[in-house]
Amino acid sequence: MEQTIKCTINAGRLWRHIEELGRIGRNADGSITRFPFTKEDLAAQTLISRYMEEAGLSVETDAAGNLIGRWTDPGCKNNPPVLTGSHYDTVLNGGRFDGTLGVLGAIEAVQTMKEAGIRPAYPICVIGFKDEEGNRFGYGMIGSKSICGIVSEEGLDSEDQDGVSLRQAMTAYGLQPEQVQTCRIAPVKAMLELHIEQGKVLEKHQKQIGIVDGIAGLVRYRIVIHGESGHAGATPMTERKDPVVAMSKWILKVTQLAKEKPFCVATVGSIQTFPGTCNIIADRVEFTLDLRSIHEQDICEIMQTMETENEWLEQTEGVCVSQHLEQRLSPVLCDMKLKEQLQKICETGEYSYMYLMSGAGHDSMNFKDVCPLGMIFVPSEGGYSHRKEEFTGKADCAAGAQVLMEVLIQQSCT
Ligand code: HGY
Ligand code: MN
Ligand code: MN
Repeated sequence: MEQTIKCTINAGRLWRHIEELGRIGRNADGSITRFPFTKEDLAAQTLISRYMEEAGLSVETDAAGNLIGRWTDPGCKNNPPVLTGSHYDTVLNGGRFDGTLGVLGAIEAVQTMKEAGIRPAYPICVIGFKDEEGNRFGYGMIGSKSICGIVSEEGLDSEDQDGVSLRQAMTAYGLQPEQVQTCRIAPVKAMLELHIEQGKVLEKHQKQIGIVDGIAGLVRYRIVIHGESGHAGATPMTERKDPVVAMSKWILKVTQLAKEKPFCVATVGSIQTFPGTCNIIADRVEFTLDLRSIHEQDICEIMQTMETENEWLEQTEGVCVSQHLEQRLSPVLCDMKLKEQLQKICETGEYSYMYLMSGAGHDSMNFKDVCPLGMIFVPSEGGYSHRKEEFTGKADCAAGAQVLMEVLIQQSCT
C-alpha cells in the first residue's frame, strides 16, 4: 500500500554519526586508515552495530563479517528483502565519507521511517559490507561477494604484504571463511546504495544528486618483472637487464593505450623494487595495474596489446614479465525503474540532479545477477576522494539520505 507519510531524516544525527565514525582509524594528518579484520575494523563495527540497535534493527554479523541490521515488520510475511548499505573499510590514508555515508545514511533512513510509524511490506536489511576496497588483500569486496554468493576460493587465498591470506585473516578475526556460502541472501527485491561521487561531475554541474546510470568494469593485476641485479657503477648500460627500465616502458605503453580510449583509465598505484636500494640494479619489480572502462571490450583489447608488449620487452630488455589477475568486475547498468523512481523523487523534492556513470567501483555492482540495483551519488568537494581532503557537506549528506529514504519507502511499501 502507498504510504503517504512525509518524513524527513535527522540531518544532525547523521552528521554526528559521520563525525564519530570518522574518528576511528584517523591518522595524525587527518586521513583515515581502516583496513579489514583489524582493531580499527572491530571498533567501527562495534560503533555501527550500536547505531543499528538504536535505530531499532536486529543486528547480526555473517560468516564474512558483514554487519546486517534487519527490519522485519509482521506485515512482511515471506517477502524478499530490500537491501541497502555500503562498506565501512577505507583505503590507506583515505577519507571519512567513502562507503561510510552509504552505511550511516541507510541507518538514518530506516530509523526515520520507524520513527514516522511506517510499516513496510518488504523487510529492509541495512548492510555494512566488509573489505570493499581490497587494499590489504588484492581480492576486494569479499563482503558483498559473499552476500551475492560469488566468492572465489582463489580470492580467499589472496595475500597481504606479510603473506597472510584473506582466509587466515578472517579466521583470526573470528569469522568463518569456509562458510561464506551461508552469507548469500536470495531472493532480493532491490539493492540501493548511497555513495559520494568521488569525482568532480556533480560539483561542476552544481547538482545535489547523481542518479547513477552504470558502474565501470575493472581489472586489477599484479605484474612482476624479473631482470638481473648488478653493481650500479660497474655495470655498463649496454649490459643491463634492468626491470625498472622495462617497467617504465610498460607503464608508458599501458597509459598511452588508455588515453586513446575515451572511457578508459589506467593506474599504477603501487610499485616495489627489490632489493630496493640506490646502488644496486634491481633484480625484480612488482607493481599493480588498475584498468577500468564502461566498455569491457576496451579492457580486453588493452590487455591483449600488453601481452605483445610483454614479449617485446622480454626480447629487447632481456627481462621476464609475468602478470597475475587479482580482480575482475564487469561493467554493470543500474535498473531503469529504480532510476525513474529516483528521478521522480528528485523532482518532487526539488533536488537538482543529473545522470552519470560511476568510474569508481562499488559493492552494488556484485548484485548485477541478483536483483535490480540503484545508486545515489552526492557531490565530493573538489572531486577529492581516497585522500584526507575527501569532503561532502552536511546538507549534501542529508539530501542523499533523504532521497535514499524515499526510494526505500517506495520499494519496501509497495
Ligand atoms: O576502487 C574503487 O573504485 C572503489 O573505491 N573500491
Ligand atoms: Mn573507495
Ligand atoms: Mn566506496
